[in-house]
Amino acid sequence: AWARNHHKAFQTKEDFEKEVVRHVETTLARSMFNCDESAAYSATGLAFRDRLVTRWNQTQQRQTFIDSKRVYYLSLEFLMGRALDNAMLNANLKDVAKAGLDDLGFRIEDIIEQENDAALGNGGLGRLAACFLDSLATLNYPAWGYGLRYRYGIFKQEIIDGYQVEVPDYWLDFNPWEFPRHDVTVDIQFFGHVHKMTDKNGKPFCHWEAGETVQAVAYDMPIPGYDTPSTNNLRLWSSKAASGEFDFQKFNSGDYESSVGDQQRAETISAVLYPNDNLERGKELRLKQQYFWVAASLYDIVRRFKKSKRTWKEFPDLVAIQLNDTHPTLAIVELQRILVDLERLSWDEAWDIVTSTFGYTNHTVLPEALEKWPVTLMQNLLPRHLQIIYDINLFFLQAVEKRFPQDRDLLSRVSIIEESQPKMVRMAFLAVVGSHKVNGVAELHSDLIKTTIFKDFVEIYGPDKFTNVTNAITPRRWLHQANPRLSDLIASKLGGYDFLKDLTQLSQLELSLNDKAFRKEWAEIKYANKVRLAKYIKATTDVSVNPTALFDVQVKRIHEYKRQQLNIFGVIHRYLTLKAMSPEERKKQQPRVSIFGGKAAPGYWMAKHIIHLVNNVGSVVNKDEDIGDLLKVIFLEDYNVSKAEMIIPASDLSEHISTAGTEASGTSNMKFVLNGGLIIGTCDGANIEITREIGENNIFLFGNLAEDVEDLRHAHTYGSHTLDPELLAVFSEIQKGTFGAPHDFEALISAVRDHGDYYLVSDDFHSYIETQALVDESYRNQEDWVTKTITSVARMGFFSSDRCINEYAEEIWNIEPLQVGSEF
Ligand code: 26Q
Repeated sequence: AWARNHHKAFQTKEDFEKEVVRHVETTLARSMFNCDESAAYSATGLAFRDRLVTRWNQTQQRQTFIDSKRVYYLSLEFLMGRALDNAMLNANLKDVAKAGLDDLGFRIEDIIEQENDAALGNGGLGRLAACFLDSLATLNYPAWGYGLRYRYGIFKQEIIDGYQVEVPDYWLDFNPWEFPRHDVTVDIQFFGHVHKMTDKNGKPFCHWEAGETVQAVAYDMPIPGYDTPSTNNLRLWSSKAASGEFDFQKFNSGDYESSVGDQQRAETISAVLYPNDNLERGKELRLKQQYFWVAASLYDIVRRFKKSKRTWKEFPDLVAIQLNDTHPTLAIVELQRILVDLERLSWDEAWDIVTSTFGYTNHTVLPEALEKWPVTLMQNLLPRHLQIIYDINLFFLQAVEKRFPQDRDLLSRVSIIEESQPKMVRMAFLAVVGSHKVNGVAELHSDLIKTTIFKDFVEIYGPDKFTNVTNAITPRRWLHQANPRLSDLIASKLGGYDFLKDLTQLSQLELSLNDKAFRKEWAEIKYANKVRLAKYIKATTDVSVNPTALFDVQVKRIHEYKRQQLNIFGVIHRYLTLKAMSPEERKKQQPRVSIFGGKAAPGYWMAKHIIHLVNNVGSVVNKDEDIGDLLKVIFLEDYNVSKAEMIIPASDLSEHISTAGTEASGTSNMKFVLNGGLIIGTCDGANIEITREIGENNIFLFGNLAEDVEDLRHAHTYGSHTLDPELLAVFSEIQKGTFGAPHDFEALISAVRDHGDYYLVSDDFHSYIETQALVDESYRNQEDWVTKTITSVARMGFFSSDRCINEYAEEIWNIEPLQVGSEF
């Protein structure tokens, strides 16, 4: 009854207002007379959080009572963005809140804007985890996310004089969405020694006497599903000093400073998200983060399992653990350690349980992104784990040798230990050996891993261990929330919002292709979204852009393989072409706004040079009176999830132009198409499957294919390498100083000209320019363009993360949905 009353309290705007007022006056201890937008946000968040909590508890109780199999998604990154808008929409109460806030004198958009993004991730991998949590809850799967509660999320980016400057993202000062669980703690050990012991039955076992203990404290975030009471849990661990005797001794003996030092050292573990995307850096603190999080999560999972009173053999019947990249690979070793050292199972029994429990998702084939840790570092930090890794490797290599006798080369190729100087632990190999399924994230990528990095493992295990689950996105955030008018228009055609839970229903939109009123409204929505972005551009960069121009957008992490340099070289080429034209000729050209956004890893110099060049090109082009509206170049500062929600719906064309074979999937490509934008892209990652779904007439593909990349690179290095003449013209313009001191951009040029053009910028340049000309031509025919965008949206059903999660559930996790009672 209590739950019911509580729920009812949120059906009307009057009751909602009462709750807001109550929270302002009691929870926040403020008066409604000086309730500013920040307080209104806090109170609104708390009101929605209250109604989430009931469903959250019910969901958890039901899962525990039924003893259903749960999936645990281990990810060092959850790029959640804002929670309030999502909570309102998933509960179908945004209209109620809007009316209520209006009564109280606030605009709902302003209130939503108050929230800090939860930016606990770098890019694609972290946002994928967030989309998966949304689908898991919406589809009623019993699922938990486990991650780290970073005090600082991904840095905020400022652009000063054209350069990126990093500012810390302290996001936690008021966060109504998290619940500290000071009673849910785990002591995590590091360093120390391993002792061989014998138990009372005379059996030998290992005892790890650790040298440092840090405490993990759980913080929980409710994850609401869309149009369902199911509310899952995201558990993030925060580190603090363990309250051991050691500290007290120091404290009492007057060593106050060093006791505070211990405190700070402990808190450092969860202090900051590493800002590298697709680059591995072997820092000890990163390894400490990984083990801290993995050990706390596994302790928690095992503790929950033990309450079920099942035998260990049944562990994989109740628990599936998915590893988001190799970052949590130590979980494999930790579970083996728990089972063998602490629970005293035999090695083989334990290993059976371990491998049946884990699945591993690979997100990259880039060699520089494959995680490796020095054996010496591992030995020092986690001595017992290193022993177990050596044993896992020994048994694995013995099995390989049995099947492939006398192939010493194979053994050294697949060994988990790389016999280099210094020796390294290859985390991806450990993840493959310790999991029952390995998946890539798009078809091309899943094929590539089978023929490159994991080729030998396909020989050893057979092909069935390797599978594909093509990435996808949640249509709730990336259509309904980001583009409400488009969602409403689609709903009006499809007879309601069911398509948000079954995205294949979008196909019915093709029936409306010739509906004039519908097409008009479709085009108007795009235009309105562009007007909004134009206003934002004016407010943040002081550049006026014409919303009727073609908006060409590339927003993603800055990386050489993603080839923002190709884009900006293309922009310079366009500029030079326009400059060379007569005024009459210019009048016939298609106006364009080239919009860039994205963060560079702080230590990634090449990426920072790209940002600098984009900004410098912008400051020259944007004030060139010959050019006017024909070309504007914009760099949007601090690209993040909430900005993506504004930018993506405003794009006519977006760029997904990675060197073929380098972008595992990409997921923003799907977001752009779902919002009625077209793509210019290479035959890479999910672009290929997007093309398969929407049809090749609706996408602008260009460039060399993945299968040709190796030969081209070889030719650059060993054959004759002639650069594209139009690209050379771009280079000479840069070198003339047109865009600032040429020295600043020499590295970008010489990467192409002198260092083998690893990313094939020159090889693809002509094809890129030609295809951009085709885009201009297509855009001129607005009717055809609108037809292409409607057709594309209609065919995007495949890219809902609900489809993706169902595939994981069936093929990897073997779990079933669990409907929470509809009594509330
Ligand atoms: C590793 C070791 C040490 C420090 C940092 C890292 C690290 C951190 C983040 C390595 C990689 C990442 C992120 C990778 C990533 O975002 N990959 C992207 O994953 C998406 C979801 O599958 C794909 O769509 C993209 O193609 C892929 O680049």
